[in-house]
Amino acid sequence: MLKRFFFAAVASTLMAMSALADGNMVKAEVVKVDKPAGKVTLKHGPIKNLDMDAMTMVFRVADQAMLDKVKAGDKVEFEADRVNGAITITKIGKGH
Ligand SMILES: [Cu+2]
Repeated sequence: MLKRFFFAAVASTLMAMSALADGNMVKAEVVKVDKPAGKVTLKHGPIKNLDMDAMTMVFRVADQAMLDKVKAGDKVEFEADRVNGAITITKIGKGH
């Protein structure tokens, strides 16, 4: 009983830590922004959660408004996931 409580506490702490660390954020450089199409071309580093190596490619964004904050040449950090089968950026912001 106590052991189970301890395990739950450790698990929730780890979850909180990974949320804080944003484990899936990937560094990239913006090559091109196509706001009307809701697409952005990124030269990105390895994307662990999608098992993808570094490359330059076009991404869909979850929301066109996400592209207001970025322009060609910007260093950014982003998070991508498969949404309805299409690789989609779910988060993007200025990198360090
Ligand atoms: Cu890629």
